[in-house]
Amino acid sequence: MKEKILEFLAQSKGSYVSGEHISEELGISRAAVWKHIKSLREEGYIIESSSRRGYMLPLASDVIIPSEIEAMLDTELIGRHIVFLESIDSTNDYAKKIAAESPDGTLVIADEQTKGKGRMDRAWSSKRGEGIWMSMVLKPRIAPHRASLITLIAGAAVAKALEGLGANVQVKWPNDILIGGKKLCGILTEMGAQMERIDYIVLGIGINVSTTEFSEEIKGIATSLKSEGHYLSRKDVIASVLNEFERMYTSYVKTGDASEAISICREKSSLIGREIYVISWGGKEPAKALDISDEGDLIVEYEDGRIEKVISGEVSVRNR
Ligand code: BTX
Repeated sequence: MKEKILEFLAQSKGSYVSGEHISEELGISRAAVWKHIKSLREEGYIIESSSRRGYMLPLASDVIIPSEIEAMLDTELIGRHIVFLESIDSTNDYAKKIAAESPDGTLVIADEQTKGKGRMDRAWSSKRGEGIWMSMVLKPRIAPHRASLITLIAGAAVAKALEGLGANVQVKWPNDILIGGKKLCGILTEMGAQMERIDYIVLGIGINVSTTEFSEEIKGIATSLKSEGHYLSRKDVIASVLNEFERMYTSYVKTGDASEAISICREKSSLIGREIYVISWGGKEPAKALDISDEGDLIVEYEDGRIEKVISGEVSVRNR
């Protein structure tokens, strides 16, 4: 019921809706309406009220309402089933738990993550209402070794979507999106698979939207759309990312063609032409990033002249 009230207010964003009207439309008492509004406020939603006119969600409020996102999608698969959670430990962990019984393309979005995850057990800061914390459940019929390209396709989709909304970003192979060298978005792909068959892929995307104060540990390396002067609503960014993603993802799954995504990652690469470190279990080795191959690998030249493909892993830029 709380969600219905929020949806109702979101439809009339910027104007008052009377408590009486809400109670009639939803078939609950005015006292119940007030109770739900109180609980929404406790969750952090800003809802203005006036004793004569009723309740109002301010025009600038950036709430996530699944039905509003669905209406903006031109996808067949992605986001056709949306699970919205106010708060969860990690949308990736939640998506993994529900993956077996969820339809292909299910989207899990949370307003807040209390234990957002990065790669290799690192933490991903995911404050309430300040970003997009979402995971897709995917069930592609492709061999498990082809799955790593899906991270790149997601990065390309985020970059293309943001460009369409006026924000120019760089893609840091294989899983970060940057503005001005600072991290705006991170992607975490996890997979459940047999030797020959993928059971599910959980593709997690975190995008900082309106954060202006980052914690001490990350304030030098992180940024948000708002900090970079882009005042975008979360629903516009989510819908645009999903629309871009589905086109490139479907083409890859059906035909093996990821050329559009690879070209975007090349054109917007923050690494190509730069001196980097390739980080592996054995330590870190200096190299120069030369290109991204048609298979999505990073091609590097080590200092002894060896030219190799880095298939997955981590790299950092030198001399920043
Ligand atoms: P990563 O391991 O490349 O990046 C994690 C590192 O990034 C951290 O160690 C920290 O230095 C920095 N960092 C932490 N939080 C932020 C932030 N909000 N903005 C910028 N930098 C930050 C990247 O991993 C993959 C992140 C995926 C996050 C999504 S959110 C939805 C889904 N659910 C989930 O638990 N994770 C994914």
